[in-house]
Amino acid sequence: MATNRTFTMLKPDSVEKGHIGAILEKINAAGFRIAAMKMTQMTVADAKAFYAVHSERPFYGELVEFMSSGPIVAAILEKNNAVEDFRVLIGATNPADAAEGTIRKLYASSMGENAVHGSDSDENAAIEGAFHFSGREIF
Ligand code: DAT
Ligand code: MG
Repeated sequence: MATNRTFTMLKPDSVEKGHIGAILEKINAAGFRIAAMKMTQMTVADAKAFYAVHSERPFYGELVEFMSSGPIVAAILEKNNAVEDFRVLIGATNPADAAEGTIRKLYASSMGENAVHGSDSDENAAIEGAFHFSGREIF
Protein backbone atom coordinates (compact mmCIF):
# COMPACT_ATOMS: atom_id res chain seq x y z
CA MET A 1 0.00 0.00 0.00
CA ALA A 2 1.29 3.46 -0.89
CA THR A 3 2.32 5.65 2.03
CA ASN A 4 1.73 9.39 2.00
CA ARG A 5 5.25 10.79 2.17
CA THR A 6 8.04 11.39 -0.30
CA PHE A 7 11.41 13.10 -0.14
CA THR A 8 12.74 15.82 -2.43
CA MET A 9 15.79 17.99 -2.91
CA LEU A 10 15.82 21.22 -4.89
CA LYS A 11 19.24 20.62 -6.44
CA PRO A 12 22.18 23.09 -6.54
CA ASP A 13 21.16 24.35 -10.01
CA SER A 14 17.68 25.33 -8.74
CA VAL A 15 19.11 27.19 -5.74
CA GLU A 16 21.81 28.88 -7.83
CA LYS A 17 19.28 30.10 -10.43
CA GLY A 18 16.86 31.48 -7.84
CA HIS A 19 14.12 28.92 -8.55
CA ILE A 20 13.38 27.88 -4.95
CA GLY A 21 10.20 29.96 -4.67
CA ALA A 22 8.79 29.00 -8.06
CA ILE A 23 9.38 25.28 -7.47
CA LEU A 24 7.90 25.36 -3.97
CA GLU A 25 4.85 27.11 -5.43
CA LYS A 26 4.40 24.25 -7.93
CA ILE A 27 4.73 21.72 -5.11
CA ASN A 28 2.21 23.60 -3.00
CA ALA A 29 -0.23 24.02 -5.90
CA ALA A 30 -0.06 20.26 -6.54
CA GLY A 31 -1.40 19.64 -3.03
CA PHE A 32 1.68 18.54 -1.11
CA ARG A 33 2.08 19.53 2.53
CA ILE A 34 5.62 20.31 3.68
CA ALA A 35 6.36 18.06 6.66
CA ALA A 36 10.06 19.01 6.89
CA MET A 37 12.32 21.46 5.07
CA LYS A 38 15.86 22.86 5.28
CA MET A 39 18.59 24.49 3.21
CA THR A 40 21.79 22.51 3.54
CA GLN A 41 24.84 21.43 1.56
CA MET A 42 25.97 17.85 1.16
CA THR A 43 29.67 17.04 1.51
CA VAL A 44 31.22 14.75 -1.10
CA ALA A 45 30.92 11.93 1.44
CA ASP A 46 27.23 12.76 2.01
CA ALA A 47 26.49 12.73 -1.73
CA LYS A 48 28.39 9.45 -2.21
CA ALA A 49 26.34 7.85 0.55
CA PHE A 50 23.02 9.31 -0.57
CA TYR A 51 23.54 8.05 -4.14
CA ALA A 52 25.35 4.80 -3.21
CA VAL A 53 22.77 2.83 -5.22
CA HIS A 54 24.24 4.48 -8.36
CA SER A 55 27.91 3.83 -7.45
CA GLU A 56 28.51 1.52 -10.41
CA ARG A 57 26.93 3.87 -12.95
CA PRO A 58 29.19 5.88 -15.31
CA PHE A 59 27.68 9.19 -14.16
CA TYR A 60 28.23 8.58 -10.42
CA GLY A 61 31.31 10.83 -10.08
CA GLU A 62 29.65 13.67 -11.95
CA LEU A 63 26.47 13.24 -9.90
CA VAL A 64 28.35 13.31 -6.58
CA GLU A 65 30.37 16.35 -7.64
CA PHE A 66 27.27 18.26 -8.76
CA MET A 67 25.12 17.39 -5.75
CA SER A 68 27.84 18.54 -3.34
CA SER A 69 28.70 21.68 -5.35
CA GLY A 70 26.34 24.07 -3.58
CA PRO A 71 23.38 24.40 -1.25
CA ILE A 72 20.20 22.41 -1.75
CA VAL A 73 16.73 22.58 -0.21
CA ALA A 74 15.73 19.21 1.24
CA ALA A 75 12.11 18.49 2.13
CA ILE A 76 9.71 15.75 3.16
CA LEU A 77 6.35 16.13 1.39
CA GLU A 78 3.01 14.67 2.37
CA LYS A 79 0.06 13.82 0.12
CA ASN A 80 -1.96 10.77 -0.75
CA ASN A 81 0.10 8.63 -3.17
CA ALA A 82 3.02 11.02 -2.60
CA VAL A 83 5.87 9.09 -4.27
CA GLU A 84 4.05 8.42 -7.54
CA ASP A 85 2.33 11.81 -7.75
CA PHE A 86 5.58 13.66 -7.10
CA ARG A 87 7.37 11.72 -9.85
CA VAL A 88 4.59 12.86 -12.23
CA LEU A 89 4.98 16.47 -11.05
CA ILE A 90 8.77 16.51 -11.60
CA GLY A 91 8.79 14.73 -14.99
CA ALA A 92 11.36 12.51 -16.69
CA THR A 93 15.00 12.38 -15.56
CA ASN A 94 16.11 13.92 -18.88
CA PRO A 95 14.38 17.30 -19.23
CA ALA A 96 14.26 16.80 -23.00
CA ASP A 97 11.81 13.94 -22.33
CA ALA A 98 9.87 15.66 -19.52
CA ALA A 99 6.19 16.46 -20.09
CA GLU A 100 5.01 20.04 -20.51
CA GLY A 101 4.38 21.80 -17.22
CA THR A 102 6.56 19.48 -15.15
CA ILE A 103 9.22 20.95 -12.86
CA ARG A 104 12.06 19.44 -14.87
CA LYS A 105 10.59 20.67 -18.17
CA LEU A 106 10.36 24.17 -16.71
CA TYR A 107 13.59 24.39 -14.72
CA ALA A 108 16.07 21.61 -15.57
CA SER A 109 18.90 22.34 -17.99
CA SER A 110 20.32 18.84 -18.59
CA MET A 111 20.17 15.18 -17.53
CA GLY A 112 22.73 15.87 -14.81
CA GLU A 113 21.51 19.28 -13.65
CA ASN A 114 17.85 18.40 -13.52
CA ALA A 115 16.48 20.74 -10.86
CA VAL A 116 14.91 18.30 -8.38
CA HIS A 117 15.19 14.89 -6.78
CA GLY A 118 12.15 12.74 -6.09
CA SER A 119 12.16 9.39 -4.26
CA ASP A 120 11.39 6.35 -6.41
CA SER A 121 9.67 4.18 -3.76
CA ASP A 122 8.08 4.40 -0.33
CA GLU A 123 11.05 2.53 1.14
CA ASN A 124 13.58 4.96 -0.37
CA ALA A 125 11.44 7.97 0.64
CA ALA A 126 11.75 6.87 4.27
CA ILE A 127 15.50 6.18 3.99
CA GLU A 128 16.21 9.48 2.20
CA GLY A 129 14.07 11.53 4.59
CA ALA A 130 15.91 10.02 7.55
CA PHE A 131 19.25 10.80 5.86
CA HIS A 132 18.52 14.55 6.06
CA PHE A 133 16.12 14.98 9.01
CA SER A 134 15.98 13.97 12.64
CA GLY A 135 12.66 13.08 14.22
CA ARG A 136 12.16 16.49 15.79
CA GLU A 137 12.63 18.24 12.42
CA ILE A 138 9.64 16.39 10.92
CA PHE A 139 6.16 17.84 11.55
P1 DAT B 1 15.84 10.28 -11.13
O1 DAT B 1 16.49 11.48 -10.48
O2 DAT B 1 14.85 10.70 -12.18
O3 DAT B 1 15.25 9.31 -10.14
P2 DAT B 1 18.00 8.37 -11.48
O4 DAT B 1 17.65 7.88 -10.11
O5 DAT B 1 18.07 7.37 -12.59
O6 DAT B 1 16.99 9.53 -11.93
O7 DAT B 1 19.40 9.11 -11.45
C1 DAT B 1 19.73 9.94 -10.34
C2 DAT B 1 20.35 11.21 -10.86
O8 DAT B 1 21.56 10.92 -11.54
C3 DAT B 1 19.50 11.96 -11.91
O9 DAT B 1 18.53 12.79 -11.32
C4 DAT B 1 20.56 12.75 -12.64
C5 DAT B 1 21.74 11.81 -12.64
N1 DAT B 1 21.80 11.02 -13.87
C6 DAT B 1 21.04 9.95 -14.19
N2 DAT B 1 21.34 9.47 -15.39
C7 DAT B 1 22.34 10.26 -15.87
C8 DAT B 1 23.08 10.30 -17.07
N3 DAT B 1 22.88 9.39 -18.05
N4 DAT B 1 24.02 11.27 -17.22
C9 DAT B 1 24.24 12.17 -16.23
N5 DAT B 1 23.56 12.20 -15.06
C10 DAT B 1 22.63 11.26 -14.89
MG1 MG C 1 16.15 8.13 -8.76
